[in-house]
This record gives sequence, structure tokens and C-alpha cells, in this order.
Amino acid sequence: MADDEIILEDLSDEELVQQMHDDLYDGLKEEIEDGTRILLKRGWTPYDILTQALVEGMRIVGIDFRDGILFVPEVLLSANAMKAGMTILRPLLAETGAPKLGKMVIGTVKGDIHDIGKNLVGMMMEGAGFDVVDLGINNPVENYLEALEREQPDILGMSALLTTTMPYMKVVIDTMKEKGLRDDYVVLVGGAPLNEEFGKAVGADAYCRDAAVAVETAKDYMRRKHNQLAAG
Ligand code: B12
Repeated sequence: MADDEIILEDLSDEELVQQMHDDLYDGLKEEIEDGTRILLKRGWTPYDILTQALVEGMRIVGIDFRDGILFVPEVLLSANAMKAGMTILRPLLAETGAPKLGKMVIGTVKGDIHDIGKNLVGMMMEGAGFDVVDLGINNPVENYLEALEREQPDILGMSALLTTTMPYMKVVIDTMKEKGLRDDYVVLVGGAPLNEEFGKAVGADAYCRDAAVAVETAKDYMRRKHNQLAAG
């Protein structure tokens, strides 16, 4: 054992979270899995682990990626480590026993392979009681339309992380309009480069900054839908 090897169990919560940021940065999958399990054992909620250890760690990776300190292969390792942590948390988030609120189809748009944020939104929506059908990455408009037809969801969610792919959301929404389908669904959009104004401009019902806002917004729309049905 190297002298400087760190025993995760021996760290305080604060030190462990800090160490997990470093391990995520270094793309250390097993360490992230261990850290996630230790925090769970210490009574942390899956949501706190997600946001404080994993998402915050990825935010730091993002800064150094932007600044040319980290490159794609390294960030891929970080992403894999993050996903390993999310895999442990997913069943716990989905296990809340919340009553079924509705159904969502979600996918990353054509040309874009970023899926961590989309997966996180899917997990949180499941945890809140939505059935989630995940179309994965790089989805052309046909995939969305087929899934809407097949799954008859209440909500369509689209994710984009690149300024070059986010305009594709408008292609999907415009096609839905052409086919007379737009008003049958609540369309939520998200991804780091988007904002409220963009959401409005492409004709989405709402832009959601993060997974927690996505859940609240989705619940809100479902409440309105039920009230309308009750009134009508
Ligand atoms: C990880 C990462 C990668 C990984 C992706 C791995 C994976 N499986 O996802 C890899 C290494 C593959 C990658 C590749 C590339 N990347 Co990249 N990547 C990132 C990075 C560092 C983190 C993204 C992430 O996972 N964040 C963590 C999650 C939790 O946050 P999030 O995605 O924003 O999601 C949250 C919200 O946005 C929201 N949300 C997201 N989706 C949705 C959907 C709905 C419906 C709702 C309601 C909400 C919602 O909720 C989420 C949870 O809270 C970002 C940096 C950044 N600041 O975003 C760059 C970044 C997005 N990448 C960038 C670039 C340039 C690229 C490449 C072009 C690099 C290259 N030269 O090849 C390629 C493009 C590949 C492609 N065609 O898609 C740029 C984009 C710049 C721009 N303006 O367009 C960024 C911003 C980095 C930078 N500053 O330069 N990348």
C-alpha cells in the first residue's frame, strides 16, 4: 500500500465529499462507487449525494474542460465514474413509493451525445412517481414522434448540451405543430447552454434549469391537467 493511500471510510463527511470531487476529476469509478456507498451508510439521502458529491464534482470537471486543462478522454472517464455512482442511487431514488403521476418520454437531441443530465432528470422523475421512457442520445425527430405515438406520454423532455444542437429542439417542436400534435403534450427542455428565453423561442412549455425544477414543473403541469379534466 502506498503511504499516501487514502482510506475513504476514515474521512469526515466533508473530507469525503471533497475527495469524491477529486476522484471524479481523476475518473476513478470504483472510488466513486465506494464513496457513494459510504455516504449512504452514513445516512445521506440519495439526492444530497447526487447534488453535493456527483453533480458538484462534474461542475468542477466542466470548468477545466472549458479551460482546456482536461480533454475528452479524461472527461469520458469522469462521466463513467459519475454514471457508476448514479447507478447505485437510481433504485433508491425510484423507490419512494410515490403514486404514479404521469409518463414522460425523454431523449437527447440529434448530434448530441451528452446524457448525464438527461439521465439525472429521468431518475428524479422516476423518484417523483413518473414512468420514464428514455430514448437515449442522438435522437432525430422521427424517434421522438414514434415514441410519442407508441408511449402516449403526458410529457416530452428534450436535452441538449451544445449550442450547435440546441436549435434542433425547434425542429422537433415545429414538426409536432405541423402534425397537429403539439398541444397533446407538455414539452420541457433543458441542458446547460439553454435558458428561459430560448425555451420560449423554440415553443417549449418550459425550460428547466435542473432536475429538481424539472420535477416541480412536471408535477405542476400534471396538477393543472387534472384540474382541467375535473372542471371539464
Ligand atoms: C461530460 C461532458 C462531456 C462528455 C459527455 C459524457 C456523457 N455521457 O454525457 C464527453 C467527453 C463525451 C463530451 C463530449 C463533447 N463535449 Co462536452 N461536456 C461535458 C461537461 C463537462 C459536463 C456535462 C454534464 O454531464 N454535466 C452534469 C449534468 C448533471 O448537468 P447538465 O447536463 O447541465 O444537466 C442538468 C440541467 O442542464 C438539466 N437538464 C439537462 N437535460 C435536461 C433535459 C430536460 C428535459 C430537462 C427538463 C432538464 C435537463 O437538468 C440536469 C440535472 O440537473 C460539459 C460542461 C458543462 N458545463 O456542461 C461539457 C460541454 C457541454 N461539452 C462541450 C463540448 C464542446 C463537447 C465536444 C464538442 C468536445 C469535442 N471537442 O469533441 C464533444 C461533443 C460530443 C457530442 N457530439 O455531443 C462544451 C459545449 C460548448 C458549447 N457552447 O456548445 C461544454 C459546455 C464544455 C465547454 N465549456 O467547452 N462532453
